[in-house]
Amino acid sequence: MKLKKSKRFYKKALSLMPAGVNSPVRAFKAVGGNPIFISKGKGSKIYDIDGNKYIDYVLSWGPLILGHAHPSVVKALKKAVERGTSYGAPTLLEIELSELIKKAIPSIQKIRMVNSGTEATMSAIRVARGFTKRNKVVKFEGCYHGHVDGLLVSAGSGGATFGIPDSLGVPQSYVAETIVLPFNDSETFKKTLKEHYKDIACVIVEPVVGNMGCILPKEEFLKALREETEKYGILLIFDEVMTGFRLCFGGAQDYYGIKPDITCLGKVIGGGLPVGAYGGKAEIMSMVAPEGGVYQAGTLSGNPIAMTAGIETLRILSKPGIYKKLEERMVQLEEGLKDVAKRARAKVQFYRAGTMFCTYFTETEVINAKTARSSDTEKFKKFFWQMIKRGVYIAPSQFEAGFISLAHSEKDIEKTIKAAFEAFKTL
Ligand code: KE4
Repeated sequence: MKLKKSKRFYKKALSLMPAGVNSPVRAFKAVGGNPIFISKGKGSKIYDIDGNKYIDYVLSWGPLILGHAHPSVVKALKKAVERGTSYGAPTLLEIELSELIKKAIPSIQKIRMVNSGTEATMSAIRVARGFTKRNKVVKFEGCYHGHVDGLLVSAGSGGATFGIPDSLGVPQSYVAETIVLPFNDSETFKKTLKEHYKDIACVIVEPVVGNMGCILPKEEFLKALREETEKYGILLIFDEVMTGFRLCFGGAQDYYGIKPDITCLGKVIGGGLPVGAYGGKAEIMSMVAPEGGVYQAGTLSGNPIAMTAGIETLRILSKPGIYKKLEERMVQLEEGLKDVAKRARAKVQFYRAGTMFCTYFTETEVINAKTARSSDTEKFKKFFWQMIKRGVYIAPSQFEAGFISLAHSEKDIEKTIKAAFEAFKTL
């Protein structure tokens, strides 16, 4: 496995960009070594600048559920760019993508397109505050909702204390309105709402936590979120940037049967191009400028190229049998990994929801951020590089989710399972 060119160009990248990357996780800090520069993606594979080929389970952190460079997406994009890349004016494409999303996620009566998941969650919170005239926001430890100032916060000590900034540059005053609670802890949640409901505008949650690996919600937890917020007139925001169209066509709210007031989307709806969106009940979304007084704007929001990639992706996903095929591949991977981990006596926990998953290097049941952190990150690091050596590219961090695509073949999965067996045995 030669990585000479990646090493060389990383040195150059370091002289140009912070840590040589445009998003922190890409710098491989959690696994050490140099990041691998990718030159091409096709189907389930990515190719690095040294000519190595990998089966890709990162898929650009979720968006590429059809696989890289899907022929119909490429064809539609080629046609679209001939018509220009952005007009800064309404287009029929925004209507088309909005209708596709609305049909898949009926809780979204009205939607606003933006350019990233961060913009979607930031705007959703502003709308919730404008709609309820309250200021506090409840989030959960381990959930990541993009780099919104008020959400770059970790739990203070004790139960329901207000957050402390977990990034430099975020003033304490910016997180003073943010309450951070443990995920899957219905009792603490109920107690906190009972105490603070008069000041709480919204509760924002990743219904499946994909930013601490893959943490599944307890049945009663999502139910408690919905019932308690309903009781106090607090808006429930499902951050489905990752789970949207990933767990099933209707996202986590369909998968678990819990209807939020506002949904944030991203990743898959852009088909690999920059798209985010937030939407919900018409009366809530009527708060958004220029219809209402909650300001939000964006030069490239809804641009025709990104809309085209999203439309083509959702059009294919909406066909019958697509999610059944994804599920078959996912079950093959899950069963295979569990089997070889047992045979290699690797102490791991495997969790998945739809086609997002995580292998934790711990024997503890993972139900929240605290238990996820019981993972042996040194073991994960070794596993990561053993898999790279065998041509399998997984997320360079124990606390990220893995994904599969429609392009992952039975053969890809068999190869992955074999690689995992050998990698587990080296630990
Ligand atoms: P973006 O602003 O990165 O498009 O979306 C932020 C975001 C919001 N909500 C959820 C649930 C998310 O998972 C994300 C972004 N996810 C990370 C993966 N852990 C993106 C990868 C990265 O930061 O480079």
